[in-house]
Amino acid sequence: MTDDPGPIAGIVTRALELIKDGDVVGLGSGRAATGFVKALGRRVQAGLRIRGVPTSEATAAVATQSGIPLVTLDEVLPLDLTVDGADEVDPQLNLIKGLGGALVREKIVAAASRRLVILVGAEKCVSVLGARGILPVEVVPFGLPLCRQRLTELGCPPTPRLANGRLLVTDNGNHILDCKVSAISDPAKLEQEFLSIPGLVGTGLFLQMADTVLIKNGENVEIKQRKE
Ligand code: A5P
Repeated sequence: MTDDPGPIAGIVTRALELIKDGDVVGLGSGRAATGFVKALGRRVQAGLRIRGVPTSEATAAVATQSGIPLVTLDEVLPLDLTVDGADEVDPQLNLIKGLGGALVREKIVAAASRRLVILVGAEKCVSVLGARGILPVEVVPFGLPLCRQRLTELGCPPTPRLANGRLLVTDNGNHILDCKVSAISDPAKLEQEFLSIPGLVGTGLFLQMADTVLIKNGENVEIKQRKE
C-alpha cells in the first residue's frame, strides 16, 4: 500500500521522513493534514512509536481510527513537530490558515511545537498574503456583532461562516468570520489590529511560525526553509 493519497502524493512521503520514533507530533486539520495523519497511522500500525496531539475533533477522529495514540498539551509540551496544511503561503513562509475552521487550535498546537511543517500544492503559494481574498477569524458568540462592526470599519467586511444553514460552531464553541481582504501590505499590523477587537480570539495569520514548507508542484516536491 502506498502512503500517498491522491492530490498530495509525494509530499506526504517527504513529511513522513521527518518523523522519528518517539516523537510527539501535532496533527493538523484539512485535506493535506488528514492525508498525512492516515499515512502516519499506517506507519504506527507497522511499528512506529509516536503520539499525536490533534488540532480538531475531526482530526482526532481520523487519528484514532488510524491507530495513533493521542495525548494533550497537559501531558506533553513542547511537541517535536506539527504537520499541517495552509491556504496561502508567502515567500517568507508566512501563512493564512483557517478555511477548515480549526485555526485557533492549529495556532496553539503550532506554537507549542519546536517545528511547524506545512504541506501545500503550488496553487497555495502567493506573492503577498491576502491574494485569495479571505482571512478567517474566530470570535466568541457574544462578541459577534461588535467584531463584525469593527472588522468592517477596518476595511475587511466579514461574512459569518455557515454550516447547514446555521452559524458554524467551532470545536471551541465559537464562530468563524471570513473577512474580505486584498493584498495585505503589513500582516503583523493587521494581526494586532484584529486581536485588539474584544471577542476576537484568533486570526488565520500564522506569521513567522512555519519552519518548513513542502510544496507539491506537478510531479515535483519543493522544500522551502524559513530564513531567520
Ligand atoms: C484548517 O482550519 C485549515 O487551516 C487547513 O489547514 C487549511 O485550510 C488547508 O486545508 P486543505 O489542506 O484542505 O487545503
